[in-house]
Amino acid sequence: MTAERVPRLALDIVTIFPDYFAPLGLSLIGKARDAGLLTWTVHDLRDWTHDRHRTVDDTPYGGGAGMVMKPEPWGDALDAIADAHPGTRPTLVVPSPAGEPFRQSVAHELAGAGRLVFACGRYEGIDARVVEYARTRMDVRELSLGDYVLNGGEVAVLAIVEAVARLIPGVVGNPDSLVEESHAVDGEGLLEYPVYTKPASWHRLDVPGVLLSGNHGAIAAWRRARALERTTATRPDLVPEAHAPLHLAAD
Ligand code: JAH
Repeated sequence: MTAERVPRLALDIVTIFPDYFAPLGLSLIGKARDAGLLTWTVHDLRDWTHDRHRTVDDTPYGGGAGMVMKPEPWGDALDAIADAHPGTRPTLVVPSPAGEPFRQSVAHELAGAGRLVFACGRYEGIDARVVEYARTRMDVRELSLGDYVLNGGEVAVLAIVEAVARLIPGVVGNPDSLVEESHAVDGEGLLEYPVYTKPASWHRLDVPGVLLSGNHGAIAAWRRARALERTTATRPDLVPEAHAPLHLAAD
């Protein structure tokens, strides 16, 4: 008899565009599903509408441009998903330009949560009462990928799912690559140093000689210097205190 694997991560995704999530079946994430490491279900929000036009939006109270996602289909969808897994408290992820920044530390938290529900908004967003209502039975994380506006949450959900799924043991083949990256963006580290492969000379551009030297100490020092240089130039906010340029004490 074959032992049934219990997936480390179970995802429910609610959207008016289920086709956006077909790519999840590809590549590493699809293989991880085949291996039983994670599982997901994509739900069409319109399955929880009751009018013949399957309406999910309405005009905003207070006026203004655009449309707002009406609360009833969302409430019924979230109820159905929560009721399907009694005795668990899932985490509801809602991508929004107004959310907290999504970063690697958040990806680790979500990977540990076990059950994630993703709510993909469209138009000007979802009626704010939906998140309030959801908090009665789910932990809610409103997350922003960065300071720009998309047409909806779907693309953000794809990014978040990929960042989270690859942290599940076995999803990424070589766990060393996870460790290396954690130095880059997990908060205590620097951006990646530049990387090179063969040929050693290409279009008259040469790979830095130190990388061909076999001197592992010199290579490590070179990489650290390049990482610090790069981070200082493009992401000074990530430069650790100990490496930051010294400021003169005020007298
Ligand atoms: C836009 C619902 N931070 C990226 C991001 C995430 C979500 C949205 N936009 C940008 C969005 C419209 C409706 C979500």
